[in-house]
Amino acid sequence: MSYSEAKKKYAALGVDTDAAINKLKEVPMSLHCWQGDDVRGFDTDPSKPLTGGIQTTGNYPGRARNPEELMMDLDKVMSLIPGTPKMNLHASYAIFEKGDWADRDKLEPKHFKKWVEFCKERKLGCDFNPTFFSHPKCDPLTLSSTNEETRKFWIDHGKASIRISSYLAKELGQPCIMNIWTGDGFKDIPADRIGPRVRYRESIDAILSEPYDFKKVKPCVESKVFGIGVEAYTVGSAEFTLSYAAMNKNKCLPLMDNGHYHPTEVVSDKIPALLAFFPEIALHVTRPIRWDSDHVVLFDDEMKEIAREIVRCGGLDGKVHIALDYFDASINRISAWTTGYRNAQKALLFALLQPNETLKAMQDNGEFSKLMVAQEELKTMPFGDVWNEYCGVCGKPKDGKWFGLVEKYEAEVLSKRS
Ligand code: RNT
Ligand code: ZN
Repeated sequence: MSYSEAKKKYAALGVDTDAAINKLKEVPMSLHCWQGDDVRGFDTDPSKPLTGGIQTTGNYPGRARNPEELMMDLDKVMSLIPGTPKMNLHASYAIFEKGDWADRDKLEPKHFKKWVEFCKERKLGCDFNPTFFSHPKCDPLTLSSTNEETRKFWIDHGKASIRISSYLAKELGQPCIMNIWTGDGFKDIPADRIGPRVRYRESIDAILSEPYDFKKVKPCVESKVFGIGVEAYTVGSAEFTLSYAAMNKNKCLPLMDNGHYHPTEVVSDKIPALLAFFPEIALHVTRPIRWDSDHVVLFDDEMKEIAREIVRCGGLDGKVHIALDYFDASINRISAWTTGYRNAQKALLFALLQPNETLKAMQDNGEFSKLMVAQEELKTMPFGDVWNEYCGVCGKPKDGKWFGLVEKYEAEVLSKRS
């Protein structure tokens, strides 16, 4: 009843709510595995701290301690989120059989076979990330190190990651977005800013010399402004990665993480700027608070604006690859994962329900008073009814109906983990 009324109200503005629902439910959006275990992975000592300038804070009980627990938690999350999730793995989540441990430069597709089975059973695609942090070979630099042995180790890790990404794409029949991010940088004022950048550029060139089909494996370069312990200088700055991607358009894509810019910069505005030059881009959707704090994504103004730009630029037709990237260890992790995924979906649905052509015509005709009024009035449209309909169409719980299931899972499963 409330949906049919909402549908009529949107139709009066020229917006087809059914079309919006049908569109969104087919668009893959990546679900990051690392919210479930505070970015620890399975290939190194889990008691060692995270490195690379990122940090999880909090010690809420129930962290996944092994692949079985992580997969079980992912299943719980996927039962609560609408849309088409795609897995997003880090190399550090390799699953080793007994005696089969391999260092990151020696990783092989077989170390991700269990994940392929997991994805196949659930009809999921899978994205991939080489892991250039939390490892003894970070000196602390990786791809920009002056030490040739260190640099070779990490280049070999990058190449191994390309081979694994090709395997994931082939097995799962969906492209694999492979993101290169390192925390390389310095705490204090460097004496040489170009040396590390030239080495970084050469290292990425070496990684991308590994053969791959660019239609199936899409390497990305992610920039950053600063991290904890690397406050003064980041090798892979915005200008560095954007220039790299622009110079290597037939080999890789630029990736923007909305936590990786100065606080008054917004990624929403950068999306159309990049799409004026790149046919495809990738995003990490997160919520920064004062810095790259990786808080749970909310249905807030910037999330809505990012979603609006994705939709208005035709990004849902494969031009913009959307992945979540946050990690909060201070609250129930299933709830954190679910809240963020649902909110990113909410923002995309909200964006699909804007009369974009009409608004654009107002701008083009110089009718800015009318445009302001129209944009403001859209904020109080009965969006919640369409959102609940979307959840129902996807066979997933509506708002108000899922948190109790998380509490039950916490009581029955998470609270039993030490
Ligand atoms: C770190 C980057 C990076 C990581 C993940 C784990 O600042 O955002 O993308 O968060 O790869
Ligand atoms: Zn990121």
